[in-house]
Amino acid sequence: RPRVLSGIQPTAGSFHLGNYLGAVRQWVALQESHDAFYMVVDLHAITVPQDPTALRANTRLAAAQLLAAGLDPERCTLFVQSHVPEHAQLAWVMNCLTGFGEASRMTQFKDKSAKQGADRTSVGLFTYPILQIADILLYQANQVPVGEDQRQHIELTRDLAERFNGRYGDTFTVPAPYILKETGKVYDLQDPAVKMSKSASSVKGIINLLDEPKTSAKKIKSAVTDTDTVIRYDAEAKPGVSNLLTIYSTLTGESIADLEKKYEGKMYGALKTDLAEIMVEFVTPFRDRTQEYLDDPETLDSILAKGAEKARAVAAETLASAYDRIGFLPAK
Ligand code: AQP
Repeated sequence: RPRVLSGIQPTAGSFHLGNYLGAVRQWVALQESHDAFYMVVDLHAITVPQDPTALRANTRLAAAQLLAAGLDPERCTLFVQSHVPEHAQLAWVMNCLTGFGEASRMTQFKDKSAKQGADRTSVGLFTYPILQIADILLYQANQVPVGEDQRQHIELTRDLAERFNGRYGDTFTVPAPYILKETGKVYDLQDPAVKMSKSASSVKGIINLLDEPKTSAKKIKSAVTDTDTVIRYDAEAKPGVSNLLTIYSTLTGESIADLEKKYEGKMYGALKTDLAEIMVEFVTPFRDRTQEYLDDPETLDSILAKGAEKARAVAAETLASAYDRIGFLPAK
């Protein structure tokens, strides 16, 4: 079975609809056909300041949401990044192989650091993509299911895998991004020119899956569309309506073409009312299941402990072979 690896930050509390449709939904599907490793990336989270109590709670909350979304610990390996020390260890190696110039070209860092200002930006945020390289290469992942915003980081991962292999001999699988055209980028409901984002979206622009269902319904109903009245998919000319159609189609399995037919001659209000209802039906059981996992932290922690054990076995083997190739003296 080909292998997949991906991660999600525990920082936000609730996952948003972009996280779910862009990434987590694919994780659930891929556990059926792939040897799947998924993690809550707490080491990535501390690239910006975190309150310790909140970080710990949010790490469990992220794991609970992943299980609620459909990850099955019998079918995939679910773990917490900091439970596997090899991530930080291989990241150092990758830091030393990455050019300062090429790391400086990462657009996500440029955007975030420009917003925060240089003095409030940690070196960790700068090297975030390099930790991500280690995350992926440790598991010899063939594919990395992520949203479009991660494409550049996966390209860098491929470059570094090839660089290491070229210099030291074949060690790492060169991974490919797994990004769905339809949902690789879910857009902000109030500003459909930009992605739905935890840090940049307005409250009304983002659907947090753990919010009150009626809050999410309201946000769908007040989503920005356009002055035209036709319900048609056209990402360029009608980004707001197209975003709603994508969300609708993904949550129900109805094709965009069928939806265009279904809403022919109807007003935007009809589409929004129906989608609001679909959203309520989706988030209500998701919230309930998340709460069930949170109510039983012992079971949750034991799932994560087992996951870490399985992950470590793979990660330790890869790190040992990388260390050996580099020429580190074995600790006997
Ligand atoms: N709008 C989106 N559309 C599709 N996929 C998305 N992802 C994030 N936003 C969208 C994907 O979700 C996965 C987890 O991302 P993360 O760990 O970076 O989570 P986050 O920090 O909560 O996501 P944000 O909102 O993207 O954070 P900020 O605002 O800090 O940049 C990834 O696979 C990501 O591609």
